[in-house]
Amino acid sequence: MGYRVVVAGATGNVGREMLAILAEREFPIDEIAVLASSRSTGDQVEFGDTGRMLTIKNIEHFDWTGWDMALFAIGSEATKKYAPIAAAAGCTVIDNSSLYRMDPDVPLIVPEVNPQDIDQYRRKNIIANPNCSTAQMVVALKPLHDRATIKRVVVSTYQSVSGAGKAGMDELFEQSRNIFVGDAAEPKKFTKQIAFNVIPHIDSFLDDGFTKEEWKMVVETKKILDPKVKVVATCVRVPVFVGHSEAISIEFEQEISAEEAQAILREAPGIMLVDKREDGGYTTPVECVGDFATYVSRVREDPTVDNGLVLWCVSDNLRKGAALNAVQIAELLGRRHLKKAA
Ligand code: 11C
Repeated sequence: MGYRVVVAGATGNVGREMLAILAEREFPIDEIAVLASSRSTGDQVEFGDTGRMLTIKNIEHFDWTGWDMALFAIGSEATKKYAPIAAAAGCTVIDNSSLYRMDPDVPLIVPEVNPQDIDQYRRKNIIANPNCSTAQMVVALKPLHDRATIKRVVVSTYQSVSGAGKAGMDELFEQSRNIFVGDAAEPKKFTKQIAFNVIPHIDSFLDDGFTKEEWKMVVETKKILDPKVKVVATCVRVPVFVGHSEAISIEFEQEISAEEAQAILREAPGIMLVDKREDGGYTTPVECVGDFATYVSRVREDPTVDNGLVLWCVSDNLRKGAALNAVQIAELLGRRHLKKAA
């Protein structure tokens, strides 16, 4: 016996990946419903690569009764409207927006890091999925924290345009083409030209000069990994379609060598260590697209601090950063609580 599963926001970048990953991982499904706004009602989406076509229903009129879980990828505003309705009807919401992440009554889960926290889900019947740049970072930090206790993290991100949705991807494509043929490349989605450029600004500015994306990396890491870990982030948009990269400097309480860190990371769940210390012996975003793993490369000791390491971390932001993590949460929920499927 399988689950009755809803994917809300099934026409977007993340919703489509959710369907693909549910199919790829053969998630036990008895029935699936795909929802979107009235604009897409009646459209068809494929259930991964299975050839099975699903018809989009209007989220506004959907009856959530009897559905086990709903994977939400509809943004904070729509989530605010529909998540409480679904949750109250008994359908557990796994939400990809930032709306509930810092709610003390909602667990924020990365299954490789804090699976036990999912047990609090009944408080609101909602589980939050972290921001993409946080998810991949905490997967890499967790096994090292367990061994040598992290004190402080300094991270610079190189985030792909797919983090800004389809409009971000279209803008990079169109600007690149326009510049190539000598046409104007006016920014629309982004604040400055993104093609052949980098932009040190993701999400809105806060009073202290950090951006909300940088703030999310701080508070979400504390909630998922350890409230004592200090994080400072600089988040940068780069002209890459899919795959977020991060340069991470870590200061530990205890001594840990690069060699030991490599050995730990090689065995850690969700991580693929590619660290050959030679030309091309590391992973770049184009190589991680479509993969489940969080790749770690270039692990080295930081000679400027006591007990410091520096590493490079790359992952598919639409997968581990969003849809894959949501499906892993669904699997965890099934295993620990719903226990319906064989
Ligand atoms: C980006 N990280 O790359 C963002 C996208 O809070 O879920 C995801 C925003 C979020 O633009």
